[in-house]
Amino acid sequence: MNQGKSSGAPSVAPRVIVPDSLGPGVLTIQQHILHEQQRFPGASGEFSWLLSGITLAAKMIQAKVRRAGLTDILGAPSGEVNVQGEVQQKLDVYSNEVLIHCLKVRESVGVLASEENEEAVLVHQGCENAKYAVVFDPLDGSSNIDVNVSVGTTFSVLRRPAGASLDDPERWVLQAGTEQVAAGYVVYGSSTMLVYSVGNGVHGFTLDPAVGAFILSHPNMRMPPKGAYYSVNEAKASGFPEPYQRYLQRLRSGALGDYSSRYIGSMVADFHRTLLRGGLFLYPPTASHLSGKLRLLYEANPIAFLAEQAGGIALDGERRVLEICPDNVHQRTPLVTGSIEEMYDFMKFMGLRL
Ligand code: P6P
Repeated sequence: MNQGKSSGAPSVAPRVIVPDSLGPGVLTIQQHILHEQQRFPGASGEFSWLLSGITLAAKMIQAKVRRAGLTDILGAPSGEVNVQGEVQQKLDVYSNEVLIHCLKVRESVGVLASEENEEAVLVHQGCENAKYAVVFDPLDGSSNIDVNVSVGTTFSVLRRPAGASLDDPERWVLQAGTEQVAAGYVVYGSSTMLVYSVGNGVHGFTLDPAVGAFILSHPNMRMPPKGAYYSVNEAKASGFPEPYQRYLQRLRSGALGDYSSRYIGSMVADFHRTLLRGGLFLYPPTASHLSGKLRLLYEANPIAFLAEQAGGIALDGERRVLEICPDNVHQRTPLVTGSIEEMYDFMKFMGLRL
């Protein structure tokens, strides 16, 4: 439209199109969550308010992770050991405190459970309208912090079970992964990305440090039907059950095509590659962890939820991870997840029903 004044022609005010986002095609995670929230009938914005607690915590954690080498926050405080028997890194402690702080001020949250806490934590004592429990690993792969390797935060959101009282916090979190209403992770890598799902596909947001906003960068993420990588700790292979050892031999043999082995030892980063590039991520039972090393509630379940939402498969080696009924907060499980072609081949090789 010509906005200029011609001789005598009245000037015409420019027709301003107000984008409903930061600009053409730019969508922040808050706007995306509000849109997704519409899928929850009767939700009064408390769900999106809950998720905004996670995005705020993620920004605070990433600010510390990005500066870990510059401030005296590297390494472990006085050799503290967490409930897992793992030496707590200072960033573990900080990340856990940030997530608890950001979430406990959300009235809709009744219970929090963390890898770093022995038991599920009841928050909002007596707040009857608390509807959700949030389970998280504040800094997964934290042993990699000191060597500047990607680490991550994982989270899982569960509805309060019918009849669950505020004085039984564990009941709020001891639910099968199929009950998750939302799950995701933050990967602190070359960029900081938050990947989440509320059961309507998987969506990735990259943090723009210039504006401090997570911007939609990977809408509707789909795991490729087949990949070129498999990800497992090869050093532990001799301790895997024999069928797993034979399956890895099958992958190395070229029977499914050429593969490269990629393993960072940080589940979130290893899965993020699998989600984007396809292939397999495996943590089988080992000689030192007969039930697997990864924790069901706050590592395997969020990952399995995303894998399935993105068109992949996630098993504990025998059954859907999401169908496991947990009996304790820190329960461990084996995990085999990835693209449908490799996973179907794995299931057939292991004699599982396709
Ligand atoms: P390993 C990190 O401690 C973690 O829980 C996951 O992030 C990672 O996949 C796994 O353990 C690595 O364990 O035995 O291969 O060093």
